[in-house]
Amino acid sequence: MSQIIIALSKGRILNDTLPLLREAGIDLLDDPEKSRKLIFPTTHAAVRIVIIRATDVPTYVENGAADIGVAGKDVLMEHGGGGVYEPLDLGIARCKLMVAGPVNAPAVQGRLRVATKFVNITQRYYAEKGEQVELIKLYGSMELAPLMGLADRIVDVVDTGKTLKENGLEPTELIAHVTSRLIVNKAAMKMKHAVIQPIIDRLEAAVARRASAAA
Ligand code: PRT
Ligand code: MG
Repeated sequence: MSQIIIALSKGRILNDTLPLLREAGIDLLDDPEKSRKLIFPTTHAAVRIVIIRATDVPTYVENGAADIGVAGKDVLMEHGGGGVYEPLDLGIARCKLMVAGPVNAPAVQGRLRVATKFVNITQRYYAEKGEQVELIKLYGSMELAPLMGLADRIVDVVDTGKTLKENGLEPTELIAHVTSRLIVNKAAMKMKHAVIQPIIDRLEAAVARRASAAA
């Protein structure tokens, strides 16, 4: 049987994906939160799980270093999703990509300064609106940028909105609804179909059971 690698990231995605994988017959043998290992064997003899940064997942899967991955739609939109198959919306790690600014911020004169780690998404969003903006690339804590006078707006993912609120910000525009997606390497989908397709099918069934339980 061909061996496959599934790429996940620690935190939200791991926590929300493991229960689905368990329903698909794949479970970790050690606790990744307690281990420094990056490659984990599973209860499925043909499957190993690697734990990497969320933003690296599409890169691993596109290049075939991993066969399957789970990544937020935000990360896929930023990376450019065309290099991988995206067969399944897992419906997990739900959030929204939004523009946010200081509460009741007045309209900005001149060019809007927008701070974000999602520079490609932001660039495309304002280009489609026909607005010229100044992009400021950050790697984290975007909420700080308007408070420090570094930017007028930010583009970030928002779940409860608590982080924005606690920093005197409010969402102003919705860019996209976000959930995490199963992604698959294009060559592996063909070459390792006998292992990969049943995993996709079982995950799909697990997602469907959740959806009907929630309805
Ligand atoms: O943390 P790291 O830099 O390694 O990478 P990452 O931030 O991309 O990874 P991670 O694990 O934090 O997020 C993985 C994926 O979870 C993202 O790509 C999103 O698709 C999804 N997701 C869902 C979220 C959130 N909800 C979310 N709330 N990602 C980040 N957040 C942040 C939000 O920006 C805010 O700073 O969590 C904070 C709390 O949000 P509020 O709105 O509930 O206050
Ligand atoms: Mg994070």
